[in-house]
Amino acid sequence: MGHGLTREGILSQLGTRIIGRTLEVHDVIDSTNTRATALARAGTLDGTLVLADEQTGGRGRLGRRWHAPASTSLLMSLVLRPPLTPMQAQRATMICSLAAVDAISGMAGVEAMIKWPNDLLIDAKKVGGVLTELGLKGKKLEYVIVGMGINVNLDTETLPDLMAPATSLSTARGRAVSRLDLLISLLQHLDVYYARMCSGWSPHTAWRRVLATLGQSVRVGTQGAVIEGIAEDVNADGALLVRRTDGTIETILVGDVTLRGHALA
Ligand code: BT5
Repeated sequence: MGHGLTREGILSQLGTRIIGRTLEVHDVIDSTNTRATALARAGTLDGTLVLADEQTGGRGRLGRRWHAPASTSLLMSLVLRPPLTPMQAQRATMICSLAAVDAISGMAGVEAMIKWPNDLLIDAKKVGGVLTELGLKGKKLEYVIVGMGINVNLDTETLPDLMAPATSLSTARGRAVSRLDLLISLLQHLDVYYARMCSGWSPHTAWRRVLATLGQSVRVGTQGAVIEGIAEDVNADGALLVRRTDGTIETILVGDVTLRGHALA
């Protein structure tokens, strides 16, 4: 491929134990999450990575679209088979977000945070998103697909119909960023987090530390209702705890958060 991300180039630098050892790189694909799910169902190894330069049907949550012109972004999905229960599966999302934050924050002058549950932010603008899909066998977790899209060298002004302000790494940094370097760093961080998580470590505390959401006045759209209050905390499974004005606490497993802008003193 002519866009700098090749299987050989990646594998020659990777040095990970599990993450990305099995690797597919596509020029164009519908969605890396769809491909990773097919591979997972066919029994592919733990840590399998599907990468694409361009997606024709990139997906967000709840049927939304992920926009990324060719060669501008990191578009990837991982097949993970962690020893977790379905309730704990959010931990897989947490470590992928953490690895992305580490890789981005490792670049001079850029600091990334996480907006609950799955946005990557720089300067309160969305620079990436994570889409997790679970494969269950009976009551057991068979696999987790974690898809990530990160705006690398992209003018986000060109993207259509965004729900929230967006940015890219090149915008934040003021110059182009190597997708290969970012990818390698992300996968190496993830490999370490993944090994720890598989031996029982919970990423909850580390993830909580980089959450931009806590202490903020929030409005959370869930499938049933809109909940307003203060984002007090996240529990070990990743659910958001919101304190309403009447003092009651709502535990929210999935939803879309709007930060209302003023942190508590
Ligand atoms: C997400 O969904 O943020 C998860 C996005 C995951 C995309 C990756 S790419 C590789 C893998 N394969 C896939 O098919 N998907 C994953 P959600 O929270 O629902 O946010 C979606 C919303 O973000 C859209 O409705 C837009 O408003 C906005 N959006 C779309 N593209 C964007 C971009 N490039 N940058 C910032 N915001 C964007």
